[in-house]
Amino acid sequence: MTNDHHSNNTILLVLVGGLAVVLALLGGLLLFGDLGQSDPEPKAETTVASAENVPKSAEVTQPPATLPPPPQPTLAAVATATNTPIATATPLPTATPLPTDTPTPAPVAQAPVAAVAPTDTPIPPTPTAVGPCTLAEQNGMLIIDVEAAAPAGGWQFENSAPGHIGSGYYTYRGAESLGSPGGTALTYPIFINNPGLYQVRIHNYHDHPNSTEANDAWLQISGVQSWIKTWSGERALWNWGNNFELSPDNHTGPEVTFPVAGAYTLQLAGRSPGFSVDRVLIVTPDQFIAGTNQALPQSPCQP
Ligand SMILES: [Ca+2]
Ligand SMILES: [Ca+2]
Repeated sequence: MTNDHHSNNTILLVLVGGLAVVLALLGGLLLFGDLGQSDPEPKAETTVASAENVPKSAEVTQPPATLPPPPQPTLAAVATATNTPIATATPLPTATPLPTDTPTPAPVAQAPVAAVAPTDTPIPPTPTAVGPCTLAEQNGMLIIDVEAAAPAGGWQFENSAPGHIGSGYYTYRGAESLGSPGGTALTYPIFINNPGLYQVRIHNYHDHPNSTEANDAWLQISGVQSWIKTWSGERALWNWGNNFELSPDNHTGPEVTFPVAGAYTLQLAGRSPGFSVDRVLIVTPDQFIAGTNQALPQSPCQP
């Protein structure tokens, strides 16, 4: 065992010594090698190295400088961006009106169309049999197509003036009757569910060269308005611009007041030949514009 240690130590010493000699020689060789190639390349390497160092230092420097700011602005931006979308998203729900719009127009548009057809259809046989029912006012509106009553008293069914509602209208072809209702009156039973102030608007037409000629008729509503002249100053176009004559009772404008809910009778009689009536609209003032929609059907019969 002891001998082995000695021999091992000896071998180690020899190896270490040899290694030292080899390293010494190797160092010398390296020194000479460097000296021989140091002039041209080292400068380049140095330049490259410095250039690389610069970027490295720059990169090292930039990252930290860049990193700090990003977090803050990014968060702020995100927060802002997040808030903005939310605010923008809020208006979207405003789409709520859509449901409201859809239901309202849909029923109104569809109901009239469906109802207009049936109203127009019976018009042809009008002269024969259109038993007028009692037309009912609903929501401040009562619509009477003159054809609901058979033509009489000098009133004739015509359809040559474009722009009328339905298949035609009635034109007074009887004798002029300026002092009192001429001939038999067209009679319309009506029912007012909501008493109060109404306007009586007549969709009318007259094309006499003189706008004060062939431009009037007689109108009466039982219990509300005795016979009165109603006239229109607009010629050669269908219009709703009729008014009541100031005399004999200082009643101007197209207003009447129904004192109580119930049944009434509206009548039209001839005054000036050539005056055409197409539809009578009994409407509260706030419903007038809506009531002039020609797509609206005649009012339903009172149950
Ligand atoms: Ca008509
Ligand atoms: Ca006149």
